[in-house]
Amino acid sequence: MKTKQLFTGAGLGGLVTAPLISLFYLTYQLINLSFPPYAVFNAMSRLLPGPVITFGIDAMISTLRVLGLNVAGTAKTAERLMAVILFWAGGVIFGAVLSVLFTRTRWKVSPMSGLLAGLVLGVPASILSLTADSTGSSTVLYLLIQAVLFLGWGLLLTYSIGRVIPAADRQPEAAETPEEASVEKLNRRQFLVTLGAGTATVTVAGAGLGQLLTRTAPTPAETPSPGQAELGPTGEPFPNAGDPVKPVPGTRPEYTPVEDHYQVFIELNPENIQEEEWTLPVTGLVDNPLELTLQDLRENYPARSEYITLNCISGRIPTTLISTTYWTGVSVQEVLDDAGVQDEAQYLFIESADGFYEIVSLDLIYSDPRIMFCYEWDGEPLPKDHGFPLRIWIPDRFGMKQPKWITRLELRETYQAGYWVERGWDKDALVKTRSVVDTVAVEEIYQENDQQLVPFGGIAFAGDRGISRVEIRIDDGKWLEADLRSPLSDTTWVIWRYDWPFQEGEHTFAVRCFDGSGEMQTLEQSPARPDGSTGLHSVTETIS
Ligand SMILES: Nc1nc2c(c(=O)[nH]1)N[C@H]1C(S)=C(S)[C@@H](COP(=O)(O)O)O[C@H]1N2
Ligand SMILES: [Mo]
Repeated sequence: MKTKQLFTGAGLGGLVTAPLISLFYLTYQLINLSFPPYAVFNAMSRLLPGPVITFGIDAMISTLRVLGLNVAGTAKTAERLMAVILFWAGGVIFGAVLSVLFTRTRWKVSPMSGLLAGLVLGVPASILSLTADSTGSSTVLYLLIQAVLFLGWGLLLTYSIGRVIPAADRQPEAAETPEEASVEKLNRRQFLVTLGAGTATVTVAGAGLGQLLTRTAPTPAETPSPGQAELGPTGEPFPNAGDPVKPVPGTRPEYTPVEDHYQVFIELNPENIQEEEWTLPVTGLVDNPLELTLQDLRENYPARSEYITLNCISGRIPTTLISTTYWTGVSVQEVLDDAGVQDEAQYLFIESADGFYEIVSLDLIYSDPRIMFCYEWDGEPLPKDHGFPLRIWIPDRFGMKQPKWITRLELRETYQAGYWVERGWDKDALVKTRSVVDTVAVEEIYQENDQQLVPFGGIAFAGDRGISRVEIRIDDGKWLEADLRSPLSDTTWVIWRYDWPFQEGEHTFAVRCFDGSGEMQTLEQSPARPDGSTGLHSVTETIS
């Protein structure tokens, strides 16, 4: 009967852990305490070796794609779900282990063993949560809530095992008469029903209430939705407003609404930095160490603004991990000049609040005054998700080279690989030249002269190098030149379109592009790791 007890214990572990997670979630939403499932998951991803993590992320992105889900929107959600499921699975295993202890060893079901169980799960989880993120609330309150919930969980779990696994199985010496056994069986049923109903109620109520709080309590850094923008972030029309080449309906927005901008971060939640508590130390090989506030950066340096397309190296064609908005900040050169960089210094080491870090060579920084410490997006302070209060922009590099939530700068003589470089990604991470068909607008077929035309279009991007030409091909036809819309700036993607005099039937629409120097994109398929995916993109559509 050992396996039966094992399964009973596992089942009880699952039942009792669900409301625990739900109550943690509620306190997390209610008083901004860190959420143990996330903290444990974050710690695991920090402790596990890089290749395992990258494998996990790859597997997750593949699963999302197989399920037909938008990776930019769902990757974080899936990761969070995974964190919760893993934590819950931990509870299930705990229940199973306890049931074995109670049936096979001298361990007795008692409040003491319940408290002990709570401590064994609770202490490591609490330590991880405490070290994970700095929450707004006090540590004492935090520990109190953790203690109550974890100890309560341990007590309920052991008590449930005591009630459900027959005493005879636990203590062979306590033999029962047949009548006693059948009465106990009835009691067990009743207890299970009560436990099930109770845990289900608490789980649903806690999660529901927590969910409600998310909707009613937006964080201050979240800006209201601008909708489909007519005017640019400066209040003026966009610089290319008059361009006769209009995006084909169904093409991704040329200017990404900030709330739709893709997000990538190594932790499950963005950092929550308060402006009052933040300063930026500039140290290392400098004559004049600095400690800058956000106000210093805003007031003591000339602001520069640029339309910028940011692109993540892990996106596979046709990627959604690419977006365009308006960045404002100060030239990195000017800040470094104030610090008086010494001759031996070769690199700028950048550290972030979430444990992320990168290094940029000073040769690169001094070759390009556009390299920017950015504090505004879309004319507003950086959103929390996107690196408040400060992030860097380096033209022509994938996002992985560009830390958000910057907390410290240090000038150094020696190189150190950045966070993702250390985990097997490319050291330079130059953006790849790529083009995508976003839409074949079968709903937009129109008549011109005697000809029906179907418009189709999408984006092309080659970072700072710009796009000189986009070509399309229908089925096995010749490559033909597409129309290019003038971009928002020299460093954003380019919207292209082609209006094809179509023949009915199923057709394949392919696209390729050439960068500013005339070099064609790579047509061979390659995976995202180590230096960004390439390949010819096409879509197949039936037109009638
Ligand atoms: N501190 C920090 N900076 C970071 C990251 C991170 O996880 N932590 N991710 C990087 C990666 S991989 C990308 S693609 C971009 C994404 O920026 P976004 O989330 O604002 O779009 O941020 C980069 N900077
Ligand atoms: Mo990225």
